[in-house]
Amino acid sequence: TAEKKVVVVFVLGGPGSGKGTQCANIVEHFGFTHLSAGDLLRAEIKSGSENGTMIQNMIKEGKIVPSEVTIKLLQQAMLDSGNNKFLIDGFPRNEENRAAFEHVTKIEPEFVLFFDCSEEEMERRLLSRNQGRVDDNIETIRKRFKVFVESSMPVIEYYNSKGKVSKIDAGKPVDEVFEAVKAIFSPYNA
Ligand code: UP5
Ligand code: MG
Repeated sequence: TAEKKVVVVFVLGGPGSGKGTQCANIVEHFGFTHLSAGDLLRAEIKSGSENGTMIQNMIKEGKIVPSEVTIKLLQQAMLDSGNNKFLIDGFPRNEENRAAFEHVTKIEPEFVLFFDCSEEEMERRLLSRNQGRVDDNIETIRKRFKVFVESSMPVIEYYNSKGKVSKIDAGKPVDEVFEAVKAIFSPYNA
């Protein structure tokens, strides 16, 4: 039998825009596998891998981990899942990430889900999250915002120029945001 086509949706948006929260909802309703690049990197730190210290230091500074590290983790997780539909959350974060992923995997995203939210609201959410993340302090949050604007927004603009971006107003309550998300995912009904 022919292999099923791999469907990848990149889920992008600033720190605290609600990527992880909404991906959990999408998984439940549409049968995608959620791969958070940040979660995979944090698991790599915990596993005691040789890259762990480097990754930890970069996350603490809000910097983007070299793409070969992240792409390897994403590829392994895709294989392990046994699924063919993926939400890739928080990746690609810069042009180099994007080009390397396309080159290595030969996968082009079906579309990009972009959660648009004000920094004021994102800051409020991150400071009240209380999950012990090393990057949820005001100093690192400011660095994450700067990296998002300077390095990650150009990736969203790139896909927007190809007509591939679905932008969502992510400043609203969780259930209202999910209503907008559902409308976009309805063609992918599990
Ligand atoms: N919340 C969510 N939605 C809400 C809503 N609509 N109204 C009110 N509250 C809402 O949400 C954040 C908080 O807000 C939660 O408490 C939630 O309940 C509430 P969440 O869904 O977690 O938002 P998310 O966008 O996932 O925020 P996150 O902090 O995970 O985003 P980042 O992009 O900053 O984090 P990520 O884990 O992707 O990356 C962390 C670091 O890893 C990066 O800074 C970087 O150093 C490194 N990294 C790489 O180097 N390369 C990668 O490819 C990925 C990460
Ligand atoms: Mg997240």
